[in-house]
Amino acid sequence: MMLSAILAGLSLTTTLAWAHTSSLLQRQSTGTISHSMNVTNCPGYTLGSLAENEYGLTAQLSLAGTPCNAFGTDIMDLTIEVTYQSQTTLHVKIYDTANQQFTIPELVIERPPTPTESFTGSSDLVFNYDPSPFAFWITRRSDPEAMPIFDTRITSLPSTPIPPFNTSDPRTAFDGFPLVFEDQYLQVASALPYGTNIYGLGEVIASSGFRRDIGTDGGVGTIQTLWARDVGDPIDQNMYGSHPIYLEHRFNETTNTSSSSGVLLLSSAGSDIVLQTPDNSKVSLIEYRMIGGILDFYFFSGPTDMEVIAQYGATIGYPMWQPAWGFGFHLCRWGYVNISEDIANVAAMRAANIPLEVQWNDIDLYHAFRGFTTDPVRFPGEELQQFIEQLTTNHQHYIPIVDAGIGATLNATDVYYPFSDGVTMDTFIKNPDGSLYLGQVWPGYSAFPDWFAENTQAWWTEALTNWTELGVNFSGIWLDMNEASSFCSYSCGTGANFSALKPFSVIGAVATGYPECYNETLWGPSGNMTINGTSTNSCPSETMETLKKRGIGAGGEPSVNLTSPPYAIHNGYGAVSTNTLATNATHYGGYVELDVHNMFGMMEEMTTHLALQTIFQGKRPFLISRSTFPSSGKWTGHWLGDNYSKWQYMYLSIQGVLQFQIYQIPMVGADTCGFNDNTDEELCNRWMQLAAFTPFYRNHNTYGALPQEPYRWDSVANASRIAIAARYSMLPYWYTLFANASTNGLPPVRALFYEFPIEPELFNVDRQWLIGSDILVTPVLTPGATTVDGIFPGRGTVVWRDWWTHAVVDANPDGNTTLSAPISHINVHIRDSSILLLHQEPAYTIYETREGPYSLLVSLNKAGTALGNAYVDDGESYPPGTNRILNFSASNGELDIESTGEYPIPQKVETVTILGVQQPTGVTLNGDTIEGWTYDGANEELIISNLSIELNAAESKLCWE
Ligand code: MIG
Repeated sequence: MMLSAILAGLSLTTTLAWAHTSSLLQRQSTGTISHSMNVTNCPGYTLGSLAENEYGLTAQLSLAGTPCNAFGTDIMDLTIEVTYQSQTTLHVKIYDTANQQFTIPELVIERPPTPTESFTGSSDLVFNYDPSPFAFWITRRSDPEAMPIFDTRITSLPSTPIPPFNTSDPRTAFDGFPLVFEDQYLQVASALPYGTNIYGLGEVIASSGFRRDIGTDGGVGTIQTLWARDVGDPIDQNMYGSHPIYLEHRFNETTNTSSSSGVLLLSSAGSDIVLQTPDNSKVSLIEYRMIGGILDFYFFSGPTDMEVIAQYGATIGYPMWQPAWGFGFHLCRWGYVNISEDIANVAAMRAANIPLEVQWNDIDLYHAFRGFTTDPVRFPGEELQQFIEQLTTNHQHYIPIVDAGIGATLNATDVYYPFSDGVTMDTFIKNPDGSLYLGQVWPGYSAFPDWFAENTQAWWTEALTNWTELGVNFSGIWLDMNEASSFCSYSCGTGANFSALKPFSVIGAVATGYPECYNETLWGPSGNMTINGTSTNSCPSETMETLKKRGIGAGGEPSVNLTSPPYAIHNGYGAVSTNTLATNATHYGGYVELDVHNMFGMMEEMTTHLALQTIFQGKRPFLISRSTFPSSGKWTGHWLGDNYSKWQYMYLSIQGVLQFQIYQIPMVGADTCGFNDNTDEELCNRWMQLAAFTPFYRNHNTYGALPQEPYRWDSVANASRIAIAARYSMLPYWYTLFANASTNGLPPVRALFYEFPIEPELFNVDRQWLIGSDILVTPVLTPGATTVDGIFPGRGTVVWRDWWTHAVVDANPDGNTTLSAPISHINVHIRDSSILLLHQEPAYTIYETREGPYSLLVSLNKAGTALGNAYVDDGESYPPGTNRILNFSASNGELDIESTGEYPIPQKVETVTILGVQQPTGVTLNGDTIEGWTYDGANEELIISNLSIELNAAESKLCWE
C-alpha cells in the first residue's frame, strides 16, 4: 500500500493549540486510601522448602504474620530462585508463586541462558540467608568477613523520614525496612558501607554530580524515581529513561584498595529508589520502593568498575554496532521549516569548511505533524529526494524524526495510512474496554503503537519503508516522544467529536483473538475461538514456556488501582498518567500501561532497529532515541534530551554521558550549544569543542531560538574545525572502543576513577573524563575563562602530554593543575604507555577520512614502553564482516605492529610520532634504514614521516636508536 501525505481538508494550524504541560509540577492526589500506609507492622517472610540444585537453589517464602497491606495486598506465597549465573553474576529472583505480578517477558529482554556449568562452589559471589525472618546477603567468596555487597538484614535500623509527596500526603516515615511484597507495593532495602560511592540509577541530572548523594548522618541523599517522563531536563527528578542499575565503587582507606560491584533490579515498575544514611547507624543504605512487578536482582562481582559495567552488559545485552559514519558531526534544529533551509544549511557548512556528516530534520518535515509524512508544500517529495541524493553523492547522510504518537484521522475523507492501517492491523494501545486509546500529541488526537501486538513489527516496518518511497531516504532514525509523551492526561481523546472515529466501529468488529495462554479463570471469559482445531488460548509451543510462566501483571489482578496506585512514587508530574499514557491503557497480551510504561521507548527502539535491518539489509542501523531502559543499547543510541543553552547544562552533560556508559548505551551526547533558550558565541564555541570528545555529536536547537549552527560565528566555526579535525583523526580509536563495547560491554567513555581506582580525589570528578584509557578531556565550563583547572590522575606516576603540542604537562601530583584555555582551545591530553592508531588526514566526511592514510601516536612512559590496539573493519556491515586486529607494543627503542584477521586494509601508516624518546641517531623499518625523520628535543618527540607501513603484514618492526 502507498502512504499519502494528502490530507484532505485539514487545517495546518489546528494542532498547536494544546499547551505542553511539561512545566506543570502538579502533585498527585492520593485518592481514597484504604491501606495502612505504613510498613511498621509488615510481618516479613519465612523461608521453607529449600531445594538446592546444580546452579543454585529454590525455596518458598511465606508471609510470617498478619498481612500489613501497607500500600496494597500482601502476597502470602513467594518463590525465591537463586542462580549462580556465571563466575561473576548471581541472580536472585523473588516472585509471587502464583505468577500474577508483572514480569518482563523474555521476548522483550532476553535473559542469560541457564548456566552450562555449576558455579555454586566457585563463583565470586555467595548467596547467604536467614530463614526467619527471611533476609539475604551477598558476600565475596574471597572475603566473607567483609561487609556484604548487598544485605537485607537491616530491619532494625532507624530510618529517616522520606519527604512525602506533598504535605497532605498521609504517609510518614517508615520505621524499618522489612521485606514487603504486595500486589501494588514492593519494598526491599540493603545496607551499604557508610558514605560509599554510588553511580547510576538514572536517568537523572543529579545536583550531586555523577556520584550520587547518599546522605549524611540522619539524611536522605537521593530519591530517584523511575517513571519515564517527557520533561525538559529537570534536576534531581525523574525524566525520560529508567535504569535500575548501580555501580558501587567501594574504597577501603585502611588497606588502600578498592573493589566495585553492581546491582541490577530488573523491573519496569514505577519506583522510588532511596539512598540515605540513617542517624547514628554508621551505615548507609539503599531502599527500593516499587508499585508492582517482582524482585529480580542481578549482582555483579566486578571487582573493577569496568568489569561491573561489562558484566551488566553480558546480562542485558551489549550495545549495537555503530556504523562509522555515526561518529561524524550531526546538525539539527527544530525550525528548519522547508527544504531550502536544509539546502542552504548544508551549503553554508561546506562553505565554512566545517565537516557535516548528517543533516537532520525535526517535525517541521511533517505534514500536519503526522509521522511518516512530508509536507507537500514545504518539503515536496521530489526536492527532498534530490536533496538526499546529493547528500549521498557527497558521502553525507539524512536523519528524520519519528514521533511515537500516530495522529488519528479526522473524518472519513482524511487519508492517513499509518493510522488507518494501525487500526486495521490492530497495532494500537487500547482502553480497558477494548476501544482505541487516544492521547494528544502534535498531530492532535493520537493513537500509540502497542509494541506487544502481533502485527506491530510488520506495520512499523511498512510505515518506515513507505516513507522512503515518499523521498525520505533516511540513513538513520531519531525516535522522540516515546515516554510516551501525551499532552493531556488519561484517555483524552476518547469520546471526542470525530465523525469518522468511533471506537472500534471503524474496523467493524470486536477483537476475538486472545493472547497465548489466556487464563479464563483468572481474567474472565475469553470468547475462545478455535482455528484449525486449536484453541486460540492454548499455549502453542515450547518457545512460549516463558510466557506461560510469567505473570500478566496488574491488568490480570483483582482490586489493583491502575490509575492511582496507593503508594505515590515521587513522579515530578504527580499522577502517573500526567503528560503520558493513561496507566490503565491496555496492551496485547493483557498487559497494562502501569506495568510496562517504562519500556515503551525500549520496545519502540527494538521494533525500529529490526525494521531498519529489514530496510538496509546487511547494514548497521543508526538510531538515536529519548526514552531508554535496560537493553536499549542493543537497539539505539541516546541524546540527553531538552537541555538548556546554559553553562550549567554543558557541565551537566558530562555526567549524562558517563551515566549512559554504565547503562550500556554508550552512543550518547547532549544537544550541543543547548536546546532550550538562545545560546551565545562563547558557550557555543566551548560546547562545540567539548562535545567533539563525546560519542554522539549533534548540535540541536529549539523552535524559535536564535540559530546556532557552527558557521554562525567565525570563532565558533574556527573552534569547530579544530575540534572536529581532532575527533576525526581519533576515529580509529573511538571505533575500537565501540567494538570493545559491542563485544565485551566495556565503556568507551570513562570516569577517571575507573582507571585510577584508589585515588579518592577522583571519585567525584565529573568535569573531566577519559576517552578509553588514554585520552583525558578537560573542557572549560565557565564563561569568561581563559584557564581551566583539571586533575591529572596517577599522582605523578603518569606522564600526561598535550594532544595539540605534545608537550609534557607539568602536573601537580596532589590536586588541580591550571591549564591555559583561551577561547577555541580545549585541553586534551594523552596518557603515557599508550599507542593510538589515527587517521592522518581528517577530511570533510567520515568516508573521506577513512579513505586517507593512517598515523600512529606513541606515548612512552618513563620506562620507555607503551601498548595499544585497534579494531578495523568496513565500518558498516551487519553482522560485522571480516575485521583486522592490530596490536602495537613499544619498548627498548622498538615498535612492533602485529596484525591478524581477514579484513584487508588498503591504507598505509605514513607517519609515526613517538613521544618520550631521547635524541636518536637512526631509524629502521623492518631492518631498512629510514631517512625521513625529525626530532624535537624540547618535547622529546621523534616524528618519522613518508612511511608506507603495510597494515596487512603480520608483523612490522620500527626501531630507533
Ligand atoms: O514537544 O520535535 O526532545 O529534541 O526538537 C517537543 C520537537 C518535541 C522534543 C525533543 C526535541 C525536539 C522537539 N520534541
